[in-house]
Amino acid sequence: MIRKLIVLLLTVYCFFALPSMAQSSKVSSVTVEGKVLHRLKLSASNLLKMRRTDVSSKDKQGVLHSYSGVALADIFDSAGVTTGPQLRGINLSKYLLVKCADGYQIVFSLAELDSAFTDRVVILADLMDGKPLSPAVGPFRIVVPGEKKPARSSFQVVSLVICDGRQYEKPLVKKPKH
Ligand SMILES: Nc1nc2c(c(=O)[nH]1)N[C@H]1C(S)=C(S)[C@@H](COP(=O)(O)O)O[C@H]1N2
Ligand SMILES: [Mo]
Repeated sequence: MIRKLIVLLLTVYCFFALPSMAQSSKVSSVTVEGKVLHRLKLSASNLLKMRRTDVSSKDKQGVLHSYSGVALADIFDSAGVTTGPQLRGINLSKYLLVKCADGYQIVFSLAELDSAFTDRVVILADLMDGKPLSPAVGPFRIVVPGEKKPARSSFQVVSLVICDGRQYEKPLVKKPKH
């Protein structure tokens, strides 16, 4: 009787607990791809070796937290993304698509993330208040300081894709003839 109970409990555990544990540890790196010169696969240890940046941001309840990680601008420099003086003309139609493990996706235009345009620094965080992010949020989270809602501060980031928003190569309106 007791043996049967133990077998039953183990079966229930395997069905419910193990798949959810696997889900929480699924993400182990962030890929940087698309319009980049060098495709990157950043692991937790890669991020720890890069230049670290700290920012503060309020959560949905208005509580301020400190986050530590790597500035997207520094990740872009390593991957060879058009930044700084190169971010002009047609490159201003490029954008970053952030993809998360749960299918959540958000975008930033590259100009929103560039120090030639803004002093705001958006990071890929791996620590909150000095501790690793919880499995439901981490291991990697985008943190966008200074927005009214933290809706773009995406959890469980899986990939950063640089996209070309360009749809028209020629002017849409013809110049008048003189
Ligand atoms: N991957 C992922 N990230 C996400 C979301 C989500 O559904 N999936 N929700 C967003 C929204 S709408 C909010 S308000 C914030 C909540 O973050 P907080 O827990 O720090 O307040 O997470 C954002 N990040
Ligand atoms: Mo939200």
